[in-house]
Amino acid sequence: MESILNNRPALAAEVNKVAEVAGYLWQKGWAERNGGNITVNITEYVDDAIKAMPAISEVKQIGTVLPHLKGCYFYCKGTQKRMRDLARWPMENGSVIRILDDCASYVIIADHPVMPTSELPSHLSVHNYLIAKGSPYKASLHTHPIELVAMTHTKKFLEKDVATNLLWSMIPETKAFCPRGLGIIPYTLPGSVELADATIHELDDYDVVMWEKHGVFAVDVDIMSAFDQVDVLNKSALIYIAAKNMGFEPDGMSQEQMKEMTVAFNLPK
Ligand code: 2HA
Ligand code: ZN
Repeated sequence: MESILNNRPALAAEVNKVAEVAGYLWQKGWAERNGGNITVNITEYVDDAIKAMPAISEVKQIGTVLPHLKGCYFYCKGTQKRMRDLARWPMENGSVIRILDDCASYVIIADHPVMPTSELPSHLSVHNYLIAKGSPYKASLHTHPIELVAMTHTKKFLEKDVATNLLWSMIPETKAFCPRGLGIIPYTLPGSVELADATIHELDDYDVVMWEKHGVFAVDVDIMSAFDQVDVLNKSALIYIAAKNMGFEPDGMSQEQMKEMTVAFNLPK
């Protein structure tokens, strides 16, 4: 079958990473039904032949103007599509879109007219923000990690950096591989402009942001790295819960041990 991925190994590798991560999300129980979203900026892999590809959808409005996305291309999970299906058939459960020159609308160009995620405006707003600040980050991930979400069902973990410090102290890797910690956004209606704006605000300080009682939003250079940041945080949550299940409050690494880590790994905070 004709696919935009044919004879484009670098682009195919990016989409295959999305498929691999989608499989992990399903296996971990973080992606029930159509839960979660993935959007990847693939503009760097776009050649003249892709630029010449005709639209296979009508022109669709984003609902907002995103000036830094002019001429950008994204791979997006399809709306109502399942991560477990995307894992096996990424181009049947997602599509490639082109942002048009008005920076306010897009068309689908490949492989099939699969409508992008309902959260497209918020994902694209995040990508617009990342480009504006010169970030190398190309991938955004929304998922429902069970134990991290469970932690947001109590007030104490919603205070700034309380969850971050607890999670960092459970195992040294977590601070090393999620060095900016976990931002927290109080419960806000899914898909709302308020939630998108709050997410962008928190991404100034964090790569992973928690939406209270819902899920996380993570960004990184590629989708595998965005997944890894969520995975190390959730691993810490599992260690915390395992200790609690053994009947005690875990001590956590000491402040001295945390400081030593920060210096040894040259971490930002
Ligand atoms: O798109 O998880 O919160 C499915 C979701 C939205
Ligand atoms: Zn969700």
